[in-house]
Amino acid sequence: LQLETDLRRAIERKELSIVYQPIVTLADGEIAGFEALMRWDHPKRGNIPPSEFIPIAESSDLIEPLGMFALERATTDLVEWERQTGHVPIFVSVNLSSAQLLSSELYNDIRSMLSKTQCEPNRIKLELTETVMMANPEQARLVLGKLKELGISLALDDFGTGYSSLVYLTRFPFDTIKLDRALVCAEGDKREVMLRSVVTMAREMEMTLVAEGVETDEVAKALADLGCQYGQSYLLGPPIGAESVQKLLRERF
Ligand code: G
Ligand code: G
Ligand code: MN
Ligand code: NA
Repeated sequence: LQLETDLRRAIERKELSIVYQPIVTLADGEIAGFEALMRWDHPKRGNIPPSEFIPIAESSDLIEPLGMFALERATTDLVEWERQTGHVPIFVSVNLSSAQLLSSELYNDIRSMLSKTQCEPNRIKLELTETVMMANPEQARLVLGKLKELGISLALDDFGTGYSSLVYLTRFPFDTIKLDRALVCAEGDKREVMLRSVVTMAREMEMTLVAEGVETDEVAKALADLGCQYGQSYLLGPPIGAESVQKLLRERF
């Protein structure tokens, strides 16, 4: 409960920040976009990982302000990078919690944020897990449909773990699949045929595929050879601050 109290004050005290992990084209290592990941620098306890504070936010009323903070910060940073680097067409991908998706405010909040920041909707990707859709599939479908119509990109996160992921691809307007690292790094001789099948499925459904946790050069090469377009991992690029992103983009483009 102390942590919840602390988290409540964390936004105004500027203890929360966003770091950005590159999502790269496997074939040539070029940066396609970034996933926004929240960080909490607690004044007494130091860095508290999202796996600890996101659940606290979700079980209180804090997830909506926290979620909007991440979305606004990431969008503002993206617009700034684009301006500074001569409009390199990259995207930012932001994680969405179920309480956010079920909030009646989300759609309008996102719309006004886009107009305030002058950001093109197709530069924003929202990452959702099946748990997020499971909470209220009807409401989820409605809101995701409206966001998609607005031009926002939608990614199914942690694909290949949990259950019924395939059904989510048919029921919700996703354009991107994020392949969970458990699958990407799976041991055994069935891994390749499985990855090949997912690559084929994504291609035939005309969906973007991002492989997570590509931890070795061999895996990166194998995925690229199979036709998986994008990867995201510590090997390909760790999460970095907004200024470092800007520097990186200046060097690259
Ligand atoms: O780097 P990592 O430990 O940052 O992130 C762990 C998990 O925390 C991610 O898989 C993601 O699901 C969650 N997470 C990180 N940032 C956010 C955020 O801004 N909003 C939500 N809802 N989840 C986040
Ligand atoms: O939203 P999601 O759960 O997919 O968030 C990605 C998580 O994976 C973040 O916590 C991020 O820090 C972590 N991550 C990113 N790259 C790697 C990697 O190469 N290996 C592992 N084990 N984790 C990674
Ligand atoms: Mn994610
Ligand atoms: Na994931």
